[in-house]
Amino acid sequence: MGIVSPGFQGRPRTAEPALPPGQYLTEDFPVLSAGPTPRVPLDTWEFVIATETGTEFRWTWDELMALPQETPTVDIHCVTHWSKLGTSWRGVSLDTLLEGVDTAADYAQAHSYGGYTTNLPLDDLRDGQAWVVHTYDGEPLPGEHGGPARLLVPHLYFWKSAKWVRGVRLTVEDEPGFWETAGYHDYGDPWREQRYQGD
Ligand SMILES: Nc1nc2c(c(=O)[nH]1)N[C@H]1C(S)=C(S)[C@@H](COP(=O)(O)O)O[C@H]1N2
Ligand SMILES: [Mo]
Repeated sequence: MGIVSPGFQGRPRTAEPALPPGQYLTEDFPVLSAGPTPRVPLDTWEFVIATETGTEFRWTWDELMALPQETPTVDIHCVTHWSKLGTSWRGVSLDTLLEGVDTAADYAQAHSYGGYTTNLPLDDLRDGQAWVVHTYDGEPLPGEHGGPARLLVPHLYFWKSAKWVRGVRLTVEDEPGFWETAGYHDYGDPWREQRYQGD
């Protein structure tokens, strides 16, 4: 009798997904919220990009929906070690929203209804890496997962994907957000396992 690892029985090794270090796979969709779920009526919802000079670009819900929509299918990685593969979303690319936004800023701080914040380099919002999504798996994004709309930045740990997103402030200096101020890594690359400051 040979040695058989139960997890790989009957499955070719090539079918095993590549997970970032320290992550395990989950099929369900855990909810992680630092506070209560804010209720945001669509008729007052807005998304605002504010530049370092104070210029603001605003979209109402209807205006967001009228923009070109994309349907990214991506893997997501939470710093609490779960990863979920092949999640499908629909929303507007940050490339679309940043079109025509004239800025010299190198950083962005996303902010949410309810007060959550998270920071990242502005370049990480560009080039098909980030979206404002309103649909998950073909259904309106549930409130507990950030509906009506959340940021989706799947190449960074999922805490960077601000739920109930309200806007992004473009800043010249890096300004740590909620978890970054609490000791989590400033950048948060799951493939380099940047969980905490100093990683
Ligand atoms: N506004 C807001 N966004 C947030 C959070 C939060 O507490 N508030 N938690 C973050 C964390 S730590 C994770 S892992 C994901 C969880 O998203 P989910 O609840 O849809 O799984 O949202 C991120 N975005
Ligand atoms: Mo998280």
